[in-house]
Amino acid sequence: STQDNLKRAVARKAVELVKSGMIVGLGTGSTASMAIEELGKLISQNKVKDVVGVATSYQSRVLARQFGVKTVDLNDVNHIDVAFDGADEVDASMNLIKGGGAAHTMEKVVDSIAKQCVILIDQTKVVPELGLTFPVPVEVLQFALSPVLRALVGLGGVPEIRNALRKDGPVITDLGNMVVDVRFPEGIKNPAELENKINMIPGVIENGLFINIAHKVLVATKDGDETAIV
Ligand code: DER
Repeated sequence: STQDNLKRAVARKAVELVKSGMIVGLGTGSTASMAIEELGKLISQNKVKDVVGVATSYQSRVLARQFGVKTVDLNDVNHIDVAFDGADEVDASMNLIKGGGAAHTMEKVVDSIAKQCVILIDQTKVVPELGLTFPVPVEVLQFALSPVLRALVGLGGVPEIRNALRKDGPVITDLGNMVVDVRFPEGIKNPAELENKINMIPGVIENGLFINIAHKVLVATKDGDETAIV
């Protein structure tokens, strides 16, 4: 589809940033998956050497193996040179909502330490304010689900347990937790403050507000070229 072609265009552009010897954060989702595939092509064409990836989910680890990108454990490296990842919303300050794929906990660890965190999106993800089109995903310890739901309501949220599509009952993340999607009907005026307030709730593992993490955003526009919000 056209959208796939747009995603692939930004993925191809993004992996041009990878130099031999780099340690690459491998994000999760359909767009990040294309970056893994394009990186695999560069490796198979010997355009880059000695590149290793750090996966952010089962999905990205399996795809890396499939496309010939060697992966190492995050604890085997002391830095990430560049991380490629998708997003569900991006605002003008390059703050993000992520977690549509329920992988935001490991993604945020890798993206936050990357020297260059490069976000790949299509135009539909660009928003004037975070939270207008997408709820904030929150990974929650099952043990603490009820008190966390009450605390999220207390922050002005409207929380909904994420149910799976091809499994009865809730989504269970790669880390064995549940995901709650929280709408904020009043809007999110201060995303940095909200990110911290949500993460301070006992039983919350991580939320999908990514503040001051992205360094570059590559946006695939419908007429095929990419604009980078640097
Ligand atoms: O789950 C995630 O954070 C993904 O990056 C998601 O937000 C974007 O996935 P997409 O590239 O398939 O739209």
